[in-house]
Amino acid sequence: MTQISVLIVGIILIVLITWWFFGKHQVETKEAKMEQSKQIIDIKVDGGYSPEQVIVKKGIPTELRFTKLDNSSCLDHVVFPDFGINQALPQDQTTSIMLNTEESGEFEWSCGMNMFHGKLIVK
Ligand SMILES: [Cu+2]
Repeated sequence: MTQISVLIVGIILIVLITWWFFGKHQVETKEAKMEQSKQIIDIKVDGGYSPEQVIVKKGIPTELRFTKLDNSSCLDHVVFPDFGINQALPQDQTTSIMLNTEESGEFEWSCGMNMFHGKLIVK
């Protein structure tokens, strides 16, 4: 009886571990909304980025509005290496970053220490 219990617990653990490593984890993704001649995305900065993946259209000026609610210094800069941007994000304020998205592709952004990440997808 004990052996069967151990076996069952073992199988459950294996299933859980497999799911954790190979299961499809959802990434919060949002598409830009159009406003006049530009596209805008609001991103909340609180223990990471929400959404952490944004999709914009190629060739339309893009405005990313970061609102920093997290009071750790970790997230007080946002860096877009591909665009040469390193922008300070003042606490409890919304900071706009304008991007020229003429090229399609995937562009990562991160906090100043490269700990939290997000991704901009231009198509
Ligand atoms: Cu950081």
